[in-house]
Amino acid sequence: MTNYKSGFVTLLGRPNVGKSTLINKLIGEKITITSPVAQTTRNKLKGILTTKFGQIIFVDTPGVHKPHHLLGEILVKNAKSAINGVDMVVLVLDSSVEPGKGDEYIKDFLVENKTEFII
Ligand SMILES: Nc1nc2c(ncn2[C@@H]2O[C@H](COP(=O)(O)OP(=O)(O)OP(=O)(O)O)[C@@H](O)[C@H]2O)c(=O)[nH]1
Ligand SMILES: [Mg+2]
Repeated sequence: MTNYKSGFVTLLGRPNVGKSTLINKLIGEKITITSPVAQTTRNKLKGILTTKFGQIIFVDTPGVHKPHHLLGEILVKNAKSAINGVDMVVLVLDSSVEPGKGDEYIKDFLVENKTEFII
């Protein structure tokens, strides 16, 4: 089909800001686990949204935080690596609070890695 587009979109953000919830909402099915507890997502999970115009493959990621142990380090490393090879990165913020240092850190990380992103 002409003009049929497809691409990868990574959602990145601090823990517990609603990345997985947003992906589930966009896709219309609960494909990725959500919970009130931070650091729920532990892998780079993909969910595919198919429409007649195209296909978006959403990449869910663990929340980026300051790690205090090995598991945290691995989660953050996994999340950061998900900016590679995708068409777009979305920085997800919790709109109920002012953006903080953690959000700023992720923004700087994206700028440093010359990654175009939208908020
Ligand atoms: N009030 C409100 N709560 C939300 C919203 N989006 C998500 N939540 C709640 O916030 C909590 C965290 O949501 P998740 O989607 O698991 O957050 P996450 O960013 O994927 O978290 P990690 O995987 O741990 O990084 C859950 O209890 C959700 O129900 C929202 O738009 N409004
Ligand atoms: Mg999650």
